[in-house]
Amino acid sequence: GSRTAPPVTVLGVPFDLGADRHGVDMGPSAIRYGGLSAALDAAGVDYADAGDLAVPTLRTRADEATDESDAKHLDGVAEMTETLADRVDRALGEGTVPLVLGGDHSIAMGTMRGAARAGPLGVVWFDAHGDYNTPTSSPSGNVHGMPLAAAHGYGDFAEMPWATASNVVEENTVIVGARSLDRDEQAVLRDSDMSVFTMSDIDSRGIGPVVEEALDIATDGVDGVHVSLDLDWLDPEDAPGVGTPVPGGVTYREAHTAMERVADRDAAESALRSLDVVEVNPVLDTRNETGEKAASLAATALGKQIL
Ligand code: HAR
Ligand code: MN
Ligand code: MN
Ligand code: MN
Repeated sequence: GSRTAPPVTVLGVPFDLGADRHGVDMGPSAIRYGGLSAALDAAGVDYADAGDLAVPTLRTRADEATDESDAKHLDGVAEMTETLADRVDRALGEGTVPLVLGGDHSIAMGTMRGAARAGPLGVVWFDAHGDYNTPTSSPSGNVHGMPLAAAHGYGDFAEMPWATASNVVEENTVIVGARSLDRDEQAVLRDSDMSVFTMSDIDSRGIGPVVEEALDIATDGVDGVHVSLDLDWLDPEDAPGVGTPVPGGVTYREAHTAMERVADRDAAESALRSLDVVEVNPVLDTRNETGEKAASLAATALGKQIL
């Protein structure tokens, strides 16, 4: 079959204040240099690159590099979240699907906040991590380990209206491929109504069935889904250019299958409201292979069915 997919707006967010490794701010460049436009062209995606958003970074805040608070650089995260949410909202208003290039995973707070303004939103979160810490539960204080808990308004985030996105529906939120959950983060997760599929689910059931069920849950009763792809979801052998690698991840091929299922579901149900691709750090990469894979995976998720 074929479809007329809405065009895509590419938004770069060179943001690193949610992580403590320099270099993830160069993720948007690495993904573009890794062949994003060629991959989108090859996948038949109609797109326009809107360039990078102006956001604060570690480089411009060297004086605060030793922030030791429960949630580091929260004012910078708030500024980025507001800027990105407005930009995502505008891209959706123009009838396009935003493809947001990170940056560390805290940028998803902005993407989800913007996307949820258009109505109740499901989320599929492909990640080695749960990103379900609150400032109190976090072992690191790095906000990239918190964006889902922020959107759902857990813990300290209940007091931060700028961080939450009440239209992000817990029951429609699914983490796929988690293999590194902090102890106190697990307690927050148990309070939540969202679903978690671990690597062990993928090992026993196969990537296709797990992603299909995740999409069933995420799309049930809502008319849009945000897909968030953290490159550390992949095994570090396949994607070394990430700040917090965790062994035992999915293969590049499994990641492609997952993105194909996203594209197929979108073709059938127009399900995809927004996509972000995050945590690519070219300073830690091997000849930009993680940037190249990120570009290819994004194009696959957004691509038209060719046959
Ligand atoms: N859970 C750990 C923490 O909160 C590590 C988080 C790593 N974050 C990301 N996002 N790369 O998935 O510090
Ligand atoms: Mn993440
Ligand atoms: Mn991660
Ligand atoms: Mn749509």
